[in-house]
Amino acid sequence: MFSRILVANRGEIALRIIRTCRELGVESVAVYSEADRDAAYLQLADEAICIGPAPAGESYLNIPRIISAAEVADVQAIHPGYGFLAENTHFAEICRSCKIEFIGPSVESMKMLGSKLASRNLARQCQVPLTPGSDGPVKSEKEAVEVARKIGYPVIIKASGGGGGRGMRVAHNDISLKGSLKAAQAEAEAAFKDSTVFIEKYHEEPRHVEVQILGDKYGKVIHLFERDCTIQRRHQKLIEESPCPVIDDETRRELCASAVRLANAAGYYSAATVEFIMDKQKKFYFLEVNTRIQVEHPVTEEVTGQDIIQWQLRIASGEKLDLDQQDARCNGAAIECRINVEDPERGFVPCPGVLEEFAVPGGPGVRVDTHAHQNYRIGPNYDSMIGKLIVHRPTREQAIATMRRALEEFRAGPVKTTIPLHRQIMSDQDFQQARVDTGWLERTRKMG
Ligand code: MV4
Repeated sequence: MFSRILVANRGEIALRIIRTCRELGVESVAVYSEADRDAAYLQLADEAICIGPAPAGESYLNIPRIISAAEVADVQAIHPGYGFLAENTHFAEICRSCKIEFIGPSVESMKMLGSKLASRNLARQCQVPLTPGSDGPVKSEKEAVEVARKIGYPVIIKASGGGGGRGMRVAHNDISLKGSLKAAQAEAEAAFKDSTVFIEKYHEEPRHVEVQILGDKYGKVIHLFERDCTIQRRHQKLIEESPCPVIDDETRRELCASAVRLANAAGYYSAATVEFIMDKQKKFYFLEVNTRIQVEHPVTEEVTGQDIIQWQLRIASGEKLDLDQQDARCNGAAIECRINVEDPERGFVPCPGVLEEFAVPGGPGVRVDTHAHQNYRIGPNYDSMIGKLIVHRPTREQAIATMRRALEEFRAGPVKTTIPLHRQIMSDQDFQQARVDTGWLERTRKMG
């Protein structure tokens, strides 16, 4: 095991990683920008190094400054968290060249799975269900129309270098397809420096289900079951839960086994999430792989009792994954609500400010992962999530009841947050009956 690692991130995920380091007896080196100078969680790290001004490009995204901090602090490894450099293959390569262990997958796995088309091809080879579509890039309108007529409208155009919904366009006929193709290619070029796009049959009103994967450096891959992340707004997840409330055990087994086959084929190690779309007939189709720890990992930690960050450190240090698949269990039900400082009544506009009031809930089955505290100043520089409220109870009904009680207790102000919206959703019959899809939230609530 490492003696000291650098945490190349901020906020709740930095604190999450520091906590696991303290339990493992691993010294942690935090990095912070000038905007985070007063963040209380920095005191829990063994060392804290200022890496620059507030803008992420001059701090948390600045590879030379992070590597310099790692060299000065003489760490053996770096944990990138999520966001920032977590899926930056260039950063992972530089860590490797500096002989600093990147706590994540190999550069090769990150590259392969970071390309939508390459990962789709790998999925096809592993008999992972794929949405019917173009088996490669679509370059011309003629090609696009041919594919669309073969698979049937509506279709969706996706950027191969994209993710999280960026660069996606839905087309319902030849005219709209021709009009969207050029725009999608231009947007992909601008956003990802790669204009490659492909086409899939569009699943209307799907659910979003993903499988947590763990792999070690000796070829062993297991899953830690699935998470349902269907409650989203513009590709931003708001609520996640495990297990998925609408699939049976046979579907769960097939879903998780396909994710393991894909990770095995990629020679994957560390933590990853294999994302799927699920249609109304409960058929699932591969979407993409996220080669990082995800915001919603606590939901899986609660139902399985596994510390996923600890597994990442142990695997990165060369330990074998001594957890067998038949010993992994999904017990009870867990739900996570993301606490963002945004105003849902005003289009989720970010609302930075001082948390003059901040009192988190507790009691049986309640977990709060947050770096925030009373009088904490939330600046405009980084994303608006200040924490996550997670509950874990024996049944989904009990988890919803506990979440409602915990949300009632949660005090955060005077800034606007997503807490009132979560209170509404937890009381909503559609949510309670799991009669939702990825567009439900925006269809049923005025989003300002
Ligand atoms: C789709 C889809 C419907 N049909 N692909 C959104 C981002 C990326 N994860 C892929 N996404 C989608 N791909 C086909 N063939 C609908 C979405 C989608 C979505 C997926 C998951 C979670 C939220 C979503 C919100 C809008 C669209």
